[in-house]
Amino acid sequence: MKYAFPENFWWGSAASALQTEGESQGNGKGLTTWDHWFKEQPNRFHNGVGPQNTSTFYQNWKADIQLLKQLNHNSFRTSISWSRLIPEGIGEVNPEAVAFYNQVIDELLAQGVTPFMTLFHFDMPMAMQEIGGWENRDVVAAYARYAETCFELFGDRVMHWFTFNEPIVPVEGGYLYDFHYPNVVDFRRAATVAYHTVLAHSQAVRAFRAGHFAGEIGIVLNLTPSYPRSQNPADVKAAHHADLLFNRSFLDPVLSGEYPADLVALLKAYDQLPACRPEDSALIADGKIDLLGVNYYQPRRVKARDSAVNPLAPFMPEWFFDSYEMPGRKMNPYRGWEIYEPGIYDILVNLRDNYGNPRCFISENGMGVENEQRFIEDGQINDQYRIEFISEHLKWLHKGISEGCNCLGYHMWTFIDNWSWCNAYKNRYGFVQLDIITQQRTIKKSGEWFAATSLNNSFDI
Ligand code: BGP
Repeated sequence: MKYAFPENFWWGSAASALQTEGESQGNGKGLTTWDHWFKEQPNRFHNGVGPQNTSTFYQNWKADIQLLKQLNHNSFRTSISWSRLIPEGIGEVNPEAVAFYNQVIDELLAQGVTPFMTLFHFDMPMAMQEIGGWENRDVVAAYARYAETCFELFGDRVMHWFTFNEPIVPVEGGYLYDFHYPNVVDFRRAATVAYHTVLAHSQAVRAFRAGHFAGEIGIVLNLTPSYPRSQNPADVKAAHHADLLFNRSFLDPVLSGEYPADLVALLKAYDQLPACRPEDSALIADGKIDLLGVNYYQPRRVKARDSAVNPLAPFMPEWFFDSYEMPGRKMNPYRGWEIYEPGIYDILVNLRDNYGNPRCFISENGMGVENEQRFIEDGQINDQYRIEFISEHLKWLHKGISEGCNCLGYHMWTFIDNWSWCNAYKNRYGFVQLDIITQQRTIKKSGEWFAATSLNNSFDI
């Protein structure tokens, strides 16, 4: 059967500054929380490999963009590093960074690859973290100024901006579950960080609109559809709570301009509401986006809690649900994430039916696999599992589009095997294999498959 996609469909992949640039400590760049944390606790990183040793895009940008071209990408998302552009987070702009991002953007355009730019992909400048990070409203203002600087410097050529990548992840990682710096476990502080991130997003959108920059502005959210174990009301309620806390806490403000009333009521009931100012509602209303990026990796399966909450235990999202390991579910054993392709369709239908069918695209989807060298045949990784992963997701995406969902493209995570936060190079996601010693790049079978799909704007199966 042939699956054809609408005209001008965006085919490409995504990456981020910190995960690809390398050179995290030179060329005028300021440090991020990742550089700092790595220095403090290198053992938290797989094989002790830190952000200084990512895939050398800072030097090899030109050759890497050639590879994008070979993969027939018509678009590519990466991020600007705040601490490379403004080393102290606020104040002076680093001219070497301006020159670097100018070259990258110009070369992408010259090769016919539309640049999509994210302003914040988990890489908080250390100077900003030292004054409290997202807990401090001064950092919200500093971020808005940084965003405006990017629009002024690059807004004549970048037409698709994203304020944040997966803003819930630094909240979960840094303030709830200890997988990002500053390794705090405290719901109230997490709620403040999430709230200030929404304010920062809205400030940036305001600045974008006030400056009448060309193009559009959006955000990239990782949406994890929440499925209850059963239709039993207690299980359904558990799924509703998980959805509220992990999806709708960002989705509703950016699409509807306000928080869901039941989320506010819930936080109020448990005395976890962050401090708000009277002017915040108008600001949040101004944060409505033009374009939503959806990162989809895995669903969340939940059930009602097996045991009553201990009211003396610290308040956590898990007060409302237990996770549920559905028997027979398909897993990616390396990353420990469930693979559930219809989830991509469910997300699109939810956006269509409950949020007015916003302009959106799949901004990340991917499969991290360990030791892919074992699949080398004639010098090339034959990653049939990845081709199957992508095509199965694309089939569901195609169904969504044929039923009227406003999905404009599909970007894979990721272009080249890159450095993954604490997992470093453990799981490989790329269309292009990276030898981390020689830095040699070799296109995998999935890269060839994707290049053909993009060229034909369709695939057969
Ligand atoms: C997303 C991030 C990416 C990327 C990807 C894969 O959440 O936006 O930066 O890393 O997940 O996950 P991981 O690297 O943790 O395996």
